[in-house]
Amino acid sequence: MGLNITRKIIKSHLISGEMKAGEEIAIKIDQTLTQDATGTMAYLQFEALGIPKVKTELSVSYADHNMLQSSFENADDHRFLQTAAAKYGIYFSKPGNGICHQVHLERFAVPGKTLLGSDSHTPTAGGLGMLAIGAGGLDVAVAMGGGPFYLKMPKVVLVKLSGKLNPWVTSKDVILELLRRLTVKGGTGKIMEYGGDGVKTLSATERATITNMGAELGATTSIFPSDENTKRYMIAQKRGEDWIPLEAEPDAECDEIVEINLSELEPLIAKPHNPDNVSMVKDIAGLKVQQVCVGSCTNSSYMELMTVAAMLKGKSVHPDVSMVVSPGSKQVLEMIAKNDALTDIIKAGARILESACGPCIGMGQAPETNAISLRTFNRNFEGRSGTISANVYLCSPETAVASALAGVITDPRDVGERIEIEMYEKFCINDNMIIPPLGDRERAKVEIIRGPNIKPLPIGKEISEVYSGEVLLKVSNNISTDHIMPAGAKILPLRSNIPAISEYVFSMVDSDFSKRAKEKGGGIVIGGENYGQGSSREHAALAPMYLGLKVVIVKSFARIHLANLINFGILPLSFSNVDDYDKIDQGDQLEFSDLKKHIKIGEPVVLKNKTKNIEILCNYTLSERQKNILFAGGLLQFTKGAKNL
Ligand code: MIC
Ligand code: SF4
Repeated sequence: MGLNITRKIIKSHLISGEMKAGEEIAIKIDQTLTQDATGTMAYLQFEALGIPKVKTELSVSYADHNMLQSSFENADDHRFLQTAAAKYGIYFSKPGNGICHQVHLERFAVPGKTLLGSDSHTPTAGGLGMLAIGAGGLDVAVAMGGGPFYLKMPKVVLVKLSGKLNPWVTSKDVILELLRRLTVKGGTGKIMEYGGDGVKTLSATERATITNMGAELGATTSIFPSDENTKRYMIAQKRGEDWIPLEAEPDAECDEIVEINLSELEPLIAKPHNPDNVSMVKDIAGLKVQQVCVGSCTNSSYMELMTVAAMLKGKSVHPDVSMVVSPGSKQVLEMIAKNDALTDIIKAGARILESACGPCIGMGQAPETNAISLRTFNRNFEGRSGTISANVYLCSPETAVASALAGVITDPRDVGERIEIEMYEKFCINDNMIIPPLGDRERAKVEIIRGPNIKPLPIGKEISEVYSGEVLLKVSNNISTDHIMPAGAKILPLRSNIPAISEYVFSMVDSDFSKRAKEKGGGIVIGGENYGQGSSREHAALAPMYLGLKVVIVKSFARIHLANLINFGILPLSFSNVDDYDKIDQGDQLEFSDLKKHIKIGEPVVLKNKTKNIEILCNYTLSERQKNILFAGGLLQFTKGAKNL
């Protein structure tokens, strides 16, 4: 049997394990990326490992999330990141240079290589044929130190594309169609590998929109072949020498196949409050819209903003709509400024934001009360926009602009003839906001600058043989890390200060959580399916750990959050029988005995619900290595203690 693209890359990077779905494997990481909201912790962790210089081929530290500087915190963190990058041999992409995934695609992604990023949308680089995986900051720190990345060998799903997109239908609609069919947990334990005749009809950035939002399927990553379109993009970025062809061998097999005929797709939209709540735009057309946001790592490339400008040219945004545009990178902004497309956008009455994540992570532009906000982004979890009562819909830039002009949700096909945009031949290359690594002698002289917002790293404790605690909170299915550890303008600046940020754990779900957790000296959380979906933020494990959370028992976990819980010494258990979820309530007293003994030999753990006087069986899927991480109190202690690098 021949190899598909995924297996080819994994095979050439395999350090240990067998490429059998579900088995733990370790792969070599060629490149890493961090962003500022996860980066400060990642570099504090890297520092704690005591390694003088990164051992990867290339590591980049981006500043793109924490851009509102309403006080000293974000600016201090950026200076810390810049000096840490200088100290450890890392590229630093300055604030304003753009969103990590867009810039990485433009300037650094290489087909056939591996990338580990402390951001869940790292798979964006899969659009260029790179095996790009999102992880917690600590996993990225270990990879920067030369350690392999451990993961369960995923199943490979071939997404076979045929046909060609009709006018006004976009690659965003392709990934929304997949979300409609497979749901937000449909990609768990899987890599989505794209193939078929339809692939060649999609440009590199169209592919990147699809791989970016593959994160919303819960997939480990998504990947496209590297072909002539990939080459064209890389040549236009003056990186043609990094291009290699990459495709599945003709007799390659995959674990599952999903077929999509591009010609049959129509404009789609994800309704509140989950990216898989998808319907046709035409079915909800006419709904009044208060805000339209174009941007984010999903839809803010040059071609997309050129389309936005062409649609807005000579027209005006509806009087009742506030439209904002955030270009994905300085390169995009510079190019649309140079060719005057930006003028068309400004003239039409759109508000221009800097090249950053911005409204996508609630850093400004919170919509008005009860607003309908149409966004070209990838997540619409409740409250993420900064306004709890807002209703966020996810759609293509085309649908967004058509709706901004009409003031109501509008199918872009109703706008008229599709405007053809000329394909790029040459991007504007100006890396003056990317600071390259220093030579060894200069590095030695660098002093890392730490503002008062940067507090020491809290360290986890080993799990004990007997544990008893109270159920602090019981939540339902699809709880995202935005519910567990919210972001936004008020909370994001506290990412380097765990004692301060821990005050906000679960604050959107239960404003007393943090207080209760402290009073009770920690405890247990009960969850439903796909617990911890969404971001890679390790703060959703680290801050609860700080509050004393010891055990999380759920129906099922999302991949990155599960790894983060283990990395910070929180025991992740699942119900052996999912119906037992109903046998535990908030406030119940639970007790585990012989915990370590059971886990060591791989037996289910018996949990005694002392309040209800019943026993419940719990399972776990922990590799030997993960068990040892938990026994050590977390990955940092495990890595340092056993010299496991
Ligand atoms: C997100 O989109 O939720 C974020 C903010 O980019 C996160 C990372 C973070 O929380 O810092 C992600 O996707 O991993
Ligand atoms: Fe930034 Fe939003 Fe992309 Fe996360 S999803 S990296 S917040 S643009």
